[in-house]
Amino acid sequence: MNRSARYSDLPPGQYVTHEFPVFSAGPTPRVPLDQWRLEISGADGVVRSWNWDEFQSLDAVQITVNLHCVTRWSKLDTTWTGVPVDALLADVNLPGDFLVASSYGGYTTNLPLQDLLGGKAWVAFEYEDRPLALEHGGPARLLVPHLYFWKSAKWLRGLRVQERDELGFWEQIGYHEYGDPWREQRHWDD
Ligand SMILES: Nc1nc2c(c(=O)[nH]1)N[C@H]1C(S)=C(S)[C@@H](COP(=O)(O)O)O[C@H]1N2
Ligand SMILES: [Mo]
Repeated sequence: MNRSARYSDLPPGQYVTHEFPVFSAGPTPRVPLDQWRLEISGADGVVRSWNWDEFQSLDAVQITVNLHCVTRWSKLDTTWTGVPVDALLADVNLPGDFLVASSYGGYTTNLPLQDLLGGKAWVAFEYEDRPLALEHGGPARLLVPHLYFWKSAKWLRGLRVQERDELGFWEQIGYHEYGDPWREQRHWDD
């Protein structure tokens, strides 16, 4: 379902790149698949968890989406395979409207819970039909394409539902708490 890129797909202040830049705040963590886990937690700890085989047995979908980085590059029509976050949070009844995604390596980012539901977010493990490369967040990363790409945590390790919003790594040092590319919410005061 590839379609050609249109300028209407490009939020204000962005330019199109055909590269796939790597943007990592620290060293790239290496997580062997036999030690990998994805955990859903709340204030009282972990409520669901999958090892790699269990995660692979979930129903995955293929999606084609545009990526918008706050440093102004956008990459259009990227295709991913991933498990909808809806499936991971189904039957999880934790109190709270906020969520913190955390990564192997310590990166965190915060999002309203609703932004991960309704077919808007995935835990992706393939890019263009191949296993997700380590530098792009393999074995699996969060993919939330309607927000700036820093919300798409690479090397995803867990999703924690919270009653109070808690700023993540970039959000604490000046990036916007929500990060809507169409409203150019790049920094705190945007
Ligand atoms: N764990 C982790 N996830 C992360 C980052 C990071 O430094 N660590 N950088 C974010 C930023 S700022 C961007 S633009 C994208 C970059 O993803 P890419 O390297 O696959 O292009 O990952 C996001 N997710
Ligand atoms: Mo970014």
